[in-house]
Amino acid sequence: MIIRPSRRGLLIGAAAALAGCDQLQRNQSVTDFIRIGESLSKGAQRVFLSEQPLAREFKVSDLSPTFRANGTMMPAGDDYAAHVRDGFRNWRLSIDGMVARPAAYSMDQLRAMTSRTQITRHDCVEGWSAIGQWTGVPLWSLLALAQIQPGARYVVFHCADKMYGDVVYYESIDLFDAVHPQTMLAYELNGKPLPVANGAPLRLRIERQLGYKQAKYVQALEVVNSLAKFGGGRGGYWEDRGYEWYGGI
Ligand SMILES: Nc1nc2c(c(=O)[nH]1)N[C@H]1C(S)=C(S)[C@@H](COP(=O)(O)O)O[C@H]1N2
Ligand SMILES: [Mo]
Repeated sequence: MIIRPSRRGLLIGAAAALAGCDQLQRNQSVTDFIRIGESLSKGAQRVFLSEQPLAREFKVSDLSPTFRANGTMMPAGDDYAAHVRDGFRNWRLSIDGMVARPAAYSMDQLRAMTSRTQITRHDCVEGWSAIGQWTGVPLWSLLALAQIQPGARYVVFHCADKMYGDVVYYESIDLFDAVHPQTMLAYELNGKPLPVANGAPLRLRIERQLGYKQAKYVQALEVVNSLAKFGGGRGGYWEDRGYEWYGGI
């Protein structure tokens, strides 16, 4: 079943989750979040508070017969191959940086968390699209558990694959997109475990942006206030090579 709660419901849900549900007034992450909002321009606040438009969602009958893979099809090296062999039992997703509670989760732990399923269209700048059904952990729920600290602005995604020149693929998004209801770390594609070619065991879905933002093979999240220290300082592997940081569709 595809869950499509109202936008308001989702925002309230996100706020409740950020508050750890029962401590709305005392919880630091909510006040931090509000403080982040206050530090932004009026225009940016309006975007955050009033409209977080959902990317279009499709029906099962709209699914592409196959979901094409692009970029890295399988990270090189013995480490990743060993993870594939043992079904990603030892894979960990770490969360650290500007958070009160750094953590490392196994796939079993992630699968036991709140999940969301959505059917969306992926658009690659190379000129192809595919409609797929994604199931995963909403990023807002992981950030709520981690408790974002004051001043945090971005989430950086560190991947397991190396590109030309041994450069590790990475991506980043701002906190607005990070808490968007459709932003998730997906572990299923079309109702099956995420295939290796599509980023197993965990890949970002950020549905209002282009294909290169959808980081595959995600193994670490880092909450930061600046992107300057990563790669070429432009927020992503492809951004460092000239693509826009905000890859809006
Ligand atoms: N780690 C990693 N993530 C990546 C890439 C990559 O090469 N490595 N390619 C990007 C590009 S350009 C696209 S279009 C999508 C492709 O996702 P898919 O293989 O599931 O189609 O992943 C994006 N995320
Ligand atoms: Mo792409």
